[in-house]
Amino acid sequence: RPVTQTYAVTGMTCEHCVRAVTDELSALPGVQDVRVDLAAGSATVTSAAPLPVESVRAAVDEAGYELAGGV
Ligand code: 9UX
Repeated sequence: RPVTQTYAVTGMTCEHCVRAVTDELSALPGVQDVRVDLAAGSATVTSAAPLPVESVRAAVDEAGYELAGGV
C-alpha cells in the first residue's frame, strides 16, 4: 500500500520554490502525491513503495534546495 513520508527541506522562500520542489519530487518513480509546505519547510510524499532517501535528496538538490538531516 502507499507510503507517506515527510521530509525537511531547507532554502524554500517563495511559491516558485514550492513549485520547483513539487515538480522534481513528483517526477520520481512511484510518487503518487506531493505536498510541500512552505511555512513548515517540509515536503510530504506519498509513493507506491518506500523511496530511497538518496533519490529524494537528489530530486530536492535538482530543484535547487536541500534535504535537511538524514530523515
Ligand atoms: Mo524566487 Mo523562491 O528566486 O527561491 S524561486 S525566492
